[in-house]
Amino acid sequence: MASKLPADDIRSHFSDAMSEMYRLEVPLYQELITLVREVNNEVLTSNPELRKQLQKTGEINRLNIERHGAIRLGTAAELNGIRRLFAVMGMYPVGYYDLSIAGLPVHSTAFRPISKTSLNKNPFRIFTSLLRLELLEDRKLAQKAENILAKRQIITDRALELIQIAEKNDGLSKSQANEFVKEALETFRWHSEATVSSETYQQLLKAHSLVADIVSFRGPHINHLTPRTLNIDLAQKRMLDKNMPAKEIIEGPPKRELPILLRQTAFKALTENVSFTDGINSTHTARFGEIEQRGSALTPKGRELYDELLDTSSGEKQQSPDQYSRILEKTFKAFPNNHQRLKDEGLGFFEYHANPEITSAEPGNSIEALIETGALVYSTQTYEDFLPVSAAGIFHSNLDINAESKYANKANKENFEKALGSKVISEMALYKEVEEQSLRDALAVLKS
Ligand code: OOG
Ligand code: NI
Repeated sequence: MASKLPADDIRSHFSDAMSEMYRLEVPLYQELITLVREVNNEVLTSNPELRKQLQKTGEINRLNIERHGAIRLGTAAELNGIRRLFAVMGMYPVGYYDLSIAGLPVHSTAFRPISKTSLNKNPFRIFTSLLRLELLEDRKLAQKAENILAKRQIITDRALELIQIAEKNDGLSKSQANEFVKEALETFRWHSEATVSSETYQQLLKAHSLVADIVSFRGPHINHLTPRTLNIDLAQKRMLDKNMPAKEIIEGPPKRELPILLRQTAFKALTENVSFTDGINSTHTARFGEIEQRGSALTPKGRELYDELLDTSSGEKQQSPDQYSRILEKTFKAFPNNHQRLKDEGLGFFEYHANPEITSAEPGNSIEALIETGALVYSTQTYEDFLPVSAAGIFHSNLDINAESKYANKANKENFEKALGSKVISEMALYKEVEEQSLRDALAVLKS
């Protein structure tokens, strides 16, 4: 049998193909890519240390590829099918995000690579939300939406066949993989022809603009892609300078010496022409472009402190963007700003390496002693996941949402996993595993 193409390579082809499709569909996204590239080049020119470091890790070659995208699904069966589709590309459901707390009738996961090697090859992830019709007050409309969704098939017949082949043979050949990427792309394509009448669209919109976006089309169009920037504050400023419709504030933690978790901003969704089944032409707003900058992964304890500090500042969001960011910076002074404190206080996840130049390790040396002598070195782990409050901020700036939170505290991970057809992987467990394994490996080297 023909040799298999590694899942990591299929994911790379897929993210390239998605990027190309989206740049053609949303020309402003091409402008965003250009802007991010310029900013990244400037940062590298002014910071040769960083350039060297990125060259050493090989990241420099992947700097400008997309880091994530997002889709919204309508039914349990769709989520189940999408799980199988992403598995072909080595992307697995990590984390559960309850967005009902922010007044959004969805819950989500991120399909992403889980091993360090795979993340290094290509970290592309898809933030995937599932509609929760059970949260809608208007039960008649919920039933109508369910009937509409029951009629669509979001994965092509050929893609389904190829998923089955991949599951049976544990992978795809190169030519099968090429065909798979082409077929998979169809699922995420934009359709300017809605599958509903303009009247139904208006009803759905009234229930929630997210419901209209999910139910009115043939499939879960990709609603944004997100490249990585080396300086999100500068990129945000450039977006405003170029009169891009930028989000007012950067989501997540403030600018800090030691970056933590994830910071994101976006240009707001465009108003696009749509035709409805009754022949009426109107518009729909859903698709945008985003940028991200990632920092250290935090332990549950670190995450708790982050959530607490963010919550303290949340009342200030109505201040001007500059004021809000100053308040945020001040509040986050309470969060340790160096590696050692982060480690000693158990706030961050780390990765250990043996330093082969120092051979003074004695078999009985404690971990602290090995760190002290420089035989054992540690660095932070990058946060590879998402933040529900930030995600809600991104949703809100891109949908015309006027409703206050109506569905407070309605997490239902169990139902989500039932729809998915598997458990979601715990992101915390993944970081912990990397930390523990790297420590075991480093100690084995030092004590051999
Ligand atoms: C997803 C928004 C969440 C992020 O980066 O936090 C997200 C959506 O709008 O569908 O992508
Ligand atoms: Ni995003």
